[in-house]
Amino acid sequence: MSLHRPVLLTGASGRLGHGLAARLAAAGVVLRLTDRHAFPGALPPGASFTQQDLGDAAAIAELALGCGTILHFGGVPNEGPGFESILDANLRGCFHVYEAARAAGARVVFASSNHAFGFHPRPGEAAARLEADCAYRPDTFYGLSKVYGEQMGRLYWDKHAVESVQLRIGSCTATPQDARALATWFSHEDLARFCLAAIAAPRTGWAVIWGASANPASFWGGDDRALLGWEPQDSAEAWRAEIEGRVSADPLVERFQGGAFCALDWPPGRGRG
Ligand code: 15L
Repeated sequence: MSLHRPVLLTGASGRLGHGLAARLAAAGVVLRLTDRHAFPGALPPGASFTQQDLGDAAAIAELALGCGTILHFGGVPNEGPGFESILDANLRGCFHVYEAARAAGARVVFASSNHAFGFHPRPGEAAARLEADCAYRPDTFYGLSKVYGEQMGRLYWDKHAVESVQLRIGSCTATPQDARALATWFSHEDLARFCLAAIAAPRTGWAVIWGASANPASFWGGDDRALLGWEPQDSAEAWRAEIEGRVSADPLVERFQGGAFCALDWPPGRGRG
């Protein structure tokens, strides 16, 4: 693939898309941005923006034509507001993105999530760090939609030779916010450097990357980063003193990797310890 063909970014007006667009444009990437919400603020240099819902397959296909990569960050980013919205944005939308990639001959970078694995216990004496080929253990319908997205990539690679990189994003915030983030934090700068590497990599096939900075307390182990020549450079450890005391009083939240997502809709009569 190449940094010289345009790159389509879905979800460009969202929490991650907005800052990512600015960083990629600053690195010289020619961006086509799209989102169903208006782009907040001025467009980055050289970028165009089309307000578009992922539900419109033909419009997404047209936006992707000529692009070398689709960075698919669009969709519902958490469990609310219900299964129907996840179905439309995350399942149907993902299908439209993959069909567009197939027609355009583009690679997909899929913004997957740690919540596809949220019911794995946190590593410790009884559990090891997760490897790339570990079992999916979604903690929500949102997490389950990310399993679907990753496996849609697998189907399109095996059947149509569409390359894709599944980025299993941890906690991508400006700074790490709580003790869990000592393991899961992913800096905005590491995310942008990852996207540049995923766009430029000569070949990825169907690849998997744990989307976290170089955190010594990480929940996650091996993945396909050598294919991209990418290594994260930041670490949550610098914030340890500030955040290590920020833990939940709920043992259920602290036991599993997905944290608070695991506790959503947990049956009231079921034990939490
Ligand atoms: C995610 O997938 C969510 O989009 C984000 O809001 C955070 O909850 C993050 O995971 C996390 O696990 O910290």
